[in-house]
Amino acid sequence: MTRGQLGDAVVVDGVDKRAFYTEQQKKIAELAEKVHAGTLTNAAGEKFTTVVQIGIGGSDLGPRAMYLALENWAKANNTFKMEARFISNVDPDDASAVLDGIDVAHSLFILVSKSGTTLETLTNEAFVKDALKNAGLDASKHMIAVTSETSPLAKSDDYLAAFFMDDYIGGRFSSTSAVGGAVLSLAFGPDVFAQFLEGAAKEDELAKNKDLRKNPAMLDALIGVYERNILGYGTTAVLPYSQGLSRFPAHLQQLDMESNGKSVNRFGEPVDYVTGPVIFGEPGTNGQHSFYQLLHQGTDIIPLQFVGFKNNQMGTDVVIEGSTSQQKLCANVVAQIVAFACGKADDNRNKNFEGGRPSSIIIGDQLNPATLGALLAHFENKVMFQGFVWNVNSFDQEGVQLGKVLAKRVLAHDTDGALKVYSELLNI
Ligand code: G6Q
Repeated sequence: MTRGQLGDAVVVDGVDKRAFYTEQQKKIAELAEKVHAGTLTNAAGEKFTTVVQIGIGGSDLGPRAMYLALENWAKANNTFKMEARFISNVDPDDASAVLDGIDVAHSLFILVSKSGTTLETLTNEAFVKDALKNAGLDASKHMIAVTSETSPLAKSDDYLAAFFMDDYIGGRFSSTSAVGGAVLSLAFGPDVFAQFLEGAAKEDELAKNKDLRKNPAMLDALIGVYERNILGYGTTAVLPYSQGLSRFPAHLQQLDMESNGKSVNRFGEPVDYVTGPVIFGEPGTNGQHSFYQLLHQGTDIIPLQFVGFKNNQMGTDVVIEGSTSQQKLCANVVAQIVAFACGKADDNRNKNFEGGRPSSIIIGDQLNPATLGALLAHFENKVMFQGFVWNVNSFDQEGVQLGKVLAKRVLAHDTDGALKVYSELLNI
C-alpha cells in the first residue's frame, strides 16, 4: 500500500492517502503476526491453519492470481504460513467444494467486498456462516472484513477486525490494498506483502518517466494502441511461461477489458475508433498444446505478450536428454517468438507459416514477490496509459450493471418476454 516513494504524501480531498494505506498495511501486519504466533486463535485456543477469501471480480481475481504466483516460491523460501482458498462464484458448488476441503474450525475467513452489497459475496458469506454454525462455531470469531469505510460491513460486529480501502478504487486495481494485502500477509507473512509493494512501487516510478524508451508501461501501451488502431488487431494473448502465473491472464482479462472495453469517451460522447482488445491467455507451454494452432496459422493475427523467467521458483529441476525442464521451458519461448515472427515457407500450404505475428516479452530473473509486484504494476500502468490515449474512463464499469438489474428481476419473478421464457427453461 506504500506504492510511491516512502514519505511522499499522496493528498486527495485533503486526506493523506499514504498515511491511510500505510496504517491499513500496519494493522494487517499486526493481525497476521498474531495469527501466526497463535495469540489470535479460534475459540478452542488453537491456531488457524487456513485462510479463505470470499469475494468476486476485483475482490477475487487479483488476490487469487497473486497468491498462486507466490505459493510455491513461499514454500521454497520458508516463508509459507497458511494455505489460502478462495470462494467467488455464487454457484453453490464453489463454496461447498472449498468448505469440504478445509477444516472450518481452524479456518479464518476474509470477507472482501468494497461495496459490501455484492449479491454473490453476501450469499457466499451466509453459506460459510451456516457451515460454521453447523460446526458449533461462532462465525464472528472466524471472520475479518475488507471493505470501504462507507460500506454496510464497515462497523459490523460480525467480524474480528475490518480493514479499509477507498470506495472509488476499482476492485481490479486493488490487489495492492487490503484486498490483496490481508490474504497475502496471512498466507506468506507481512514482509512478503511489503516486498510485493516495493516491486510495484519501483515499476510505478518507471511509469512516471517522460522518455518513452525508459517507460516500459507507456511503451507497451503505445505498441498495443498501434496494433489495435493502426493494424486493426482485435485480440491480444497473454502468455506467461511460468506455472505460478496460471491465473494471471484471468486477472489481466478483467483489468484490461473492464477498464478499456468502452464505446464512449470520458465526456459520454460515442468514440469513432476502436478501444480495448479482447484479452485471453494461458501459461506456456500448456497453451502451445491448445490454441497456438490458431495463433500460428489462423486467419486473424493476434499480438502476443510473453512473460518469461530465467529461473524457476522451487529450485528443483531435472536433466532429461541434456537439458533441464527450465531450459526446455525457456527454449520454447525463444522458439515461439521466432516462429510467430518469421514463419516458414512450405510448398504444402497446410504446413506453411506466414509469420508476421507481433510479440513482446517481459523477462525476469525469477517470479518472486518483488518481480510479481512489478509485473502487476506494469500492466496496471499499461491499461491506464491506453485509457488516456483512447480518452475513456478506465475506472468505471457501467457495462456490468444491466445484467445485475435483470437478474434481480428474474429472482423477484418480475419477468415477461424473453426473461420469462429463459427463467422457465431454467426452473427459476
Ligand atoms: C472491479 C469491479 C468488480 C468488483 C466486484 C466486487 O474492478 O468493480 O469486479 O470488484 O463486483 O465488488 P465488491 O468488492 O464491491 O463486492
